[in-house]
Amino acid sequence: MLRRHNYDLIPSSEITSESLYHERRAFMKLGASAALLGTSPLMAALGFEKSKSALELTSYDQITTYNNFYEYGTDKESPAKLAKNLKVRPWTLTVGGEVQKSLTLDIDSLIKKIPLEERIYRFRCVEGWAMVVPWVGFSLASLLKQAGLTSKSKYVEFETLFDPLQFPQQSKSFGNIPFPYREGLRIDEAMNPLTILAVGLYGKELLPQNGAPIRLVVPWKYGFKSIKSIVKITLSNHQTRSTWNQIAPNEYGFYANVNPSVDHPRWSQARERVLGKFFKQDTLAFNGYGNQVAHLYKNMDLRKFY
Ligand SMILES: Nc1nc2c(c(=O)[nH]1)N[C@H]1C(S)=C(S)[C@@H](COP(=O)(O)O)O[C@H]1N2
Ligand SMILES: [Mo]
Repeated sequence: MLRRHNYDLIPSSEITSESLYHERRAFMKLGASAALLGTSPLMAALGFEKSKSALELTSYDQITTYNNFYEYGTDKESPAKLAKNLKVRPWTLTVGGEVQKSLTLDIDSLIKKIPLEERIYRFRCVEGWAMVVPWVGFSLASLLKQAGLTSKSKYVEFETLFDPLQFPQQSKSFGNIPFPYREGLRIDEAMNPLTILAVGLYGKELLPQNGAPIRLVVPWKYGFKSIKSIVKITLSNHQTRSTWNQIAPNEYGFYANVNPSVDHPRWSQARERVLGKFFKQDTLAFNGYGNQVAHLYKNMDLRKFY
């Protein structure tokens, strides 16, 4: 079962740009991969349903060849080249810590059981580039509810697979990135309906460079919060670790909400370049999702909690 939702707040004027049309046709032809996303005939569900989003999708090619995945290197091209053989099956995801019932989940059983939906989201990297991605996934809240929250479930920590044989940079002892990559959210951020775990994009199973088989997507935060290839989710009663915050706390905050009025110490965050576009555009507060999430921070100084 796949439901289509547009969480795009920009007033929508239906667009059917030529490239959007061709992209939709292109992934319609890839019907075989739908089977990989569980029992639902993904492609049929999406059909030629016109997108009501005012957002123009970034091309599949751009999304899958321009990546940040430091386990493979720091440049944008390495992930697509080196990630091809990442072993994404079998894949086990655990949910534990401060929950009522710990879960050990096989990725395929999970995908079969949980209803998938498409979410078209803006995505903004802290480096100043941006894109629009039609993710396929489910709300993180729906998974956390299965484990059951307690009064001690105050933060959520996510961890990427640690496997130096597969992730070459994890064995570089002189690297300055402490692997495994970890990210965290406050529980209300984690339970917000915008927060999803993605297993696909453009109706196809995620490619390894985009964080297969399962990655977080938090559209109102800088991209580094959206951790890839997750094996472990741990609920905690205290603020959890965040890799970039650990590396450079003065540059990368725990919250990392997209905020055009708080510059990175080394560059402005006021504008962004959308992949495939020539001109820059203004960056929006909370990446344009303020209506859904600004209330989470109403008593916080966002210059201090950046
Ligand atoms: N495990 C892991 N997750 C990660 C990263 C990483 O290096 N390792 N990079 C982050 C950053 S900085 C960004 S911008 C996004 C990029 O996602 P994409 O390559 O799918 O566009 O992934 C995030 N998740
Ligand atoms: Mo990023």
